[in-house]
Amino acid sequence: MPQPYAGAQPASSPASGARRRVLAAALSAALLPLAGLGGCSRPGTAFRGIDITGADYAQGFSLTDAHGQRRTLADFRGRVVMLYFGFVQCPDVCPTALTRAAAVRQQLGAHADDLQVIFVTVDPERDTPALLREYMAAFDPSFLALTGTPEEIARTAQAFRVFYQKVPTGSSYTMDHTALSYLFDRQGRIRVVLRHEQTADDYLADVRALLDEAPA
Ligand SMILES: [Cu+2]
Repeated sequence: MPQPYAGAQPASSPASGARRRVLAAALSAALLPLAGLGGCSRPGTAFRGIDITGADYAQGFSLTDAHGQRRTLADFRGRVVMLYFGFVQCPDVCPTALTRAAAVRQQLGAHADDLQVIFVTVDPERDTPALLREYMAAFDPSFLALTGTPEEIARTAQAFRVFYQKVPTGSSYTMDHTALSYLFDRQGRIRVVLRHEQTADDYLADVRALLDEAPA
């Protein structure tokens, strides 16, 4: 059964409870139609995340990696892709998500290279390529960071139904953002959304399920 979208609240540091509730409500409304898609997947693959096989969003991206190379989802054909949106200065949620992703990859052992973790910055103004390279290396050198112009990032986030916005903090700002992880199968099809509250075991189980699927 698809799970309710209670976990889709944005992640940030200081935000008022009222505003958080508004955001959470808006996100739930936007994501609710997903629930109806749960039955469409091929039989046999049961996911711990939300099965969005056949969804008409989250189809891919065309962005620039932290080495200056243009990247699209097709570059990773043959591997499972875990895609996550965040920002380097995130105090808690992004580091937790990336630490979990690194643990999942480690658990795959000899199959670690069959999983590509991709981090899309929602703060392209501050997250320079150099900073993104350094940040990825701190978790797992194989992780790939993607950036783009503010317009490209906005378009990509919209295509994934990912929400983000700047939240002023005195002289600076932090970001609210959706903290979901998207899994693509080896054929580049969007398959699963995992909530931030789910465990590393849940993430690992769904990655393994996709890796174990017979080639289409
Ligand atoms: Cu974050």
